[in-house]
Amino acid sequence: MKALIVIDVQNDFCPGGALAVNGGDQIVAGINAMMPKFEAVILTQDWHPAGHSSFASSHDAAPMSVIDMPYGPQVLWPDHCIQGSDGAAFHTGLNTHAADTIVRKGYNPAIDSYSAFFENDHTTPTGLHGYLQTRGINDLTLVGLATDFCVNYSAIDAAQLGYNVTVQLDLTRGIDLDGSLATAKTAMEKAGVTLS
Ligand code: VGL
Ligand code: ZN
Repeated sequence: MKALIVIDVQNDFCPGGALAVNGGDQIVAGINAMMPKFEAVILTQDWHPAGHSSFASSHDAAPMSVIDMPYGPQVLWPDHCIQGSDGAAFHTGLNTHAADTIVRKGYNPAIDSYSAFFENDHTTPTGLHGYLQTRGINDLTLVGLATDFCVNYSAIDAAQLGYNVTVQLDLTRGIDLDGSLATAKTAMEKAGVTLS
């Protein structure tokens, strides 16, 4: 059974948003058009409390700098996707009505969560794996934002969990911080993710 997983197509990752990804809004129509081809459609939503530990403002640090957290290095982002804010809302063009379920992540104040499966400690589950398993879903196509962060981490975790994973790159857009886009593509391929 095949699912489309739409990663973080939220206002803050689109032009005008707090952590805007170039062309983030250009993928919305194409994602909507894909939805009917899948037996399940799942959306993810980055969903941080104010003052989240991944925010530069929480550390008096510069946005895009990197710090060491107990679980490893963490990029410090501008405040984004704060629970209930307009920035955290899905892009208004996204067909959210087609979603079977919505997985929120990043709500733990102390740990970021790029992946839709595990928080950045690579241990704490979001529950998505259980959801997919109990529905008999084993084939995943990932699209959304950002290619090199949340799409990348989600795709690699999914492959390691044993799913058959495709990332449809033309329906993703990347942040590309210090070459992170090329690094992510290499890492996804190495993990057995199909890039199409
Ligand atoms: C994301 C950085 C911070 C993403 C989320 O959706 O790729 N990136 N939070
Ligand atoms: Zn975030």
